[in-house]
Order: sequence, then structure tokens, then C-alpha cells
Amino acid sequence: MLALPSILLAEPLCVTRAEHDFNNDGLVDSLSILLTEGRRYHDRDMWEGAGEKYEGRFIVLVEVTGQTPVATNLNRLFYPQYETEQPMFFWCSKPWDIKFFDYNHDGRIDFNLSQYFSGVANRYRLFTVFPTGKVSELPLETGEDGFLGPKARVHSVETIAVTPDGFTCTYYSRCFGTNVRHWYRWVEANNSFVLAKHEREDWRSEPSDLSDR
Ligand SMILES: [Ca+2]
Ligand SMILES: [Ca+2]
Repeated sequence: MLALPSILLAEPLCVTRAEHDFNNDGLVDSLSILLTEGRRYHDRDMWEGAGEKYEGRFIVLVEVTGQTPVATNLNRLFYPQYETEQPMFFWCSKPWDIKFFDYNHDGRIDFNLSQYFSGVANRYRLFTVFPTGKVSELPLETGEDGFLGPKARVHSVETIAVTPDGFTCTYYSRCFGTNVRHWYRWVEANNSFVLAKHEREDWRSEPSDLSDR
């Protein structure tokens, strides 16, 4: 059961929509995140997650030209470690786009997506889009909970950056009182990313990738 007020919508609400040619046939396809059950409202409670948001049950809908659209339950996709569907929300005070990269360099496009984690970091996962429209996670070997990345009020960012063998990201660690940068490397044999390196960055000023977007 979803631990949120369950409000049936007359029709799904579009949280964000992006275009890409997922099956490389020269025709543009699309990927949308849709709210299918829940609400759009202004959370005015005094906490770091307040603001205008969509909250409830979401799907990722991939529409590949000429094929049947494929819908994936996003609440389950983002929290696969739980037996029950977990609540999710997306801020919407300003529009945001899905950022596409090929994180594991296999020729198939991927994207990052995040959820609120704390006042200083978001929780991210990487997903890949198959030519059929299926969406699945690019897992981390030790990352049952995904990985921490930059705080942002948009839910997909360019600062989860591609490297020659994987990706890197930075977030502020309250534990260390400074920014921490992680490098993840794709291991084909394991079909997952492994943490290859991490480093503290004792920056003197507020870095740009920790500001709200
Ligand atoms: Ca296409
Ligand atoms: Ca890929």
C-alpha cells in the first residue's frame, strides 16, 4: 500500500517529458514521467522537502514510434529493495528535463533520476532505456539504496558526469563537513558499477553543484 493520500486523477499529470531516439531508427521517441495517482500541491510544512510538488504514484512511459508504449511503475523501479510500493515526490516549482548520457558506454542511452534525501544531498539512481521501451536500473554493486549526489530541486542533473569508464558525482557530506567526490566504474562482468575512488574536496566557497536548480 502507498502510504500517502490516494487521490484518483481524471487523467495522468505529466511531470516531465523528454525526447530521444531510443531505437536508433532516425525517428524521435519520448520518455515521460507521469503522476497516475496522487496530487499536485504546495507543501508548506517547515522542512527541507517543502515546496510545490507532485506526490503519489508515478510511471515512466516510453513511447517508441511504431511500437506499443511501455509503462513502468516508477515507485517500484526506484525502490526495488522494498516489498511494498514506496512514496515518491517530484518538485515542480520550475520545469526540469531528464538528462541523458551513456554512463556505461554500451551504446544504449541512460539517465539519472533523484529523490529528496536530505537538506544537502539527493538520492540518485541510473536507468537505461532499451529500444523496446523497457526501462531498468544500471545497478551499483553495493548500492541497494542508489547513491548520494548533489542536492537539487530538479530531479535529473548534468553534474552526474560521464567519465571514460563510468561516472562521477559530488555531494556535501555532513559527516565530513565538506564535499565528497565519488568515481564509479562499470564492470561488465558484474553488470554493475563499483565505487572506484572517493575523495574529500575541502572547497572554501559554496560549490555551484550544491545550489538549488
Ligand atoms: Ca526511434
Ligand atoms: Ca548505456
